[in-house]
Amino acid sequence: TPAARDRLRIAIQKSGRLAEPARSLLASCGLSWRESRDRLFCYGETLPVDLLLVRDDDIPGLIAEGVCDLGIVGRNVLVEQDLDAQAAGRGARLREWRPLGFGACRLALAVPEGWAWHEPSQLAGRRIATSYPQLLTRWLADNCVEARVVVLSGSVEIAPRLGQADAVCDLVSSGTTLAANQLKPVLTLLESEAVLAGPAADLDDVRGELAQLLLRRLDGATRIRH
Ligand code: PRT
Ligand code: ZN
Repeated sequence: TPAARDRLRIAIQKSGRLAEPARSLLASCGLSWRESRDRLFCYGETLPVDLLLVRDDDIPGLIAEGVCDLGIVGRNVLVEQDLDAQAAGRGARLREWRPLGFGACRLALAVPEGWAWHEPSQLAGRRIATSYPQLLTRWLADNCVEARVVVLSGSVEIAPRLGQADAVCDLVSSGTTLAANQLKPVLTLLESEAVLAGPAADLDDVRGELAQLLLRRLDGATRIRH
């Protein structure tokens, strides 16, 4: 178990879609920071709440290992990594503490525009490109479809045009990227947004009290914005 600490540490995305909104949400909760020279660590000034600026994919692991207490990350990343941990026999270590109301998108299955889409069984024997193999594999199993999952870390939408896959399973917000690649969304596997992620159990010591204070302020701040 990690050593008791008297400061709360929150992991947020260093750069990317969730970086700025995550920071402004925390600032609207009355937090402010003094930035370190390397801009990876921000020392909390108004409250003992520090930020660690990292890649979004690292956030669930940092919380699970106890390096950080909380994190702001897309539900898509949290659920995918949680399924991955379960598949590796590590159990559910994290949970979603709060939905945060920004970074909305959905994990969708998309097929070539020319396909007449009726039902999941049409995917039998097909190759589906995705960066979310766990979520896709679970959906395929739930729907009794045997398809091949092609794992790509980026540029998933171009895979059908390159002949690497027949369909894709990727994040969609406006749908412009799918359309530009002559693909159409046919099913939603997961509705996503940015969430406050934390350990499955409550935090103890002074960090638990800081987390409760933060949650009260977050609930106030998100209520105002809705
Ligand atoms: O560097 P780092 O690893 O931290 O960042 P990243 O590149 O992995 O993540 P980033 O910043 O792209 O996304 C962070 C999170 O934002 C995601 O995990 C989602 O929770 C959320 N989000 C919201 C999105 C989108 N909307 C989105 N549109 N993530 C990705 N996209 C992609 C989409 O897949 C498509 O390729 O953006 C492209 C444009 O989307 P359309 O549908 O508007 O054309
Ligand atoms: Zn990432």
